Amino acid sequence: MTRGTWLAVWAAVATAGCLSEPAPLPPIAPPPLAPEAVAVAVIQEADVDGDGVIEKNEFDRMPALAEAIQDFDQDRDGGVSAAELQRWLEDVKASGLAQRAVEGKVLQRNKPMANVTVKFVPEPCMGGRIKAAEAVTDEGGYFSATIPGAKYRGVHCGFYRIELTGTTPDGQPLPAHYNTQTTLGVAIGTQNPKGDLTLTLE
Ligand SMILES: [Ca+2]
Ligand SMILES: [Ca+2]
Repeated sequence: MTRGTWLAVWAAVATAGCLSEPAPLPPIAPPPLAPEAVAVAVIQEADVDGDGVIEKNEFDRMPALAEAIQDFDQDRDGGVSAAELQRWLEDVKASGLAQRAVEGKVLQRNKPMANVTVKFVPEPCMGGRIKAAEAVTDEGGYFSATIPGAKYRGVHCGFYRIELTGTTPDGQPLPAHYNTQTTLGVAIGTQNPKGDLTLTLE
């Protein structure tokens, strides 16, 4: 092989090396969160006694807040105010995070539940600014949520109800308090949920 041929081979390998490098992924835009409007809407939806704060006995109106209370309740008075909600949402918006991976498992009496559809339904307070996401559990009860039609896995940040549909090991459909009248919810933010989401059914 002549020196010229070697150079040609080297150039071809170098070019192939460049071509085989993965192209950078195109950025995806975060949803247009409106922190102040959402905070006001949460208070309107869930503050039953009208004192301007969501207390523990009002979390059933907004179950997304219950699991993450320590992250919202910055003054540690046991309740969540509009200002605290707005601050949390401003932090999420400032992060520029478009979607966040949300993975976990569904268990019933510590046994994995397969073929359960897990739906993340945005709370009305989000004002239609974020999209629903969903997943189906595998044999091990694991799921990884996606927005139907989205290019990448993951869920928009915001407040959701979680609806579970499927059948129990003895062939019964999951009861209404897991779907049409669900009491499950989650706040998805830059730090929430922490780790995997484990949904434990009775
Ligand atoms: Ca209240
Ligand atoms: Ca508080």
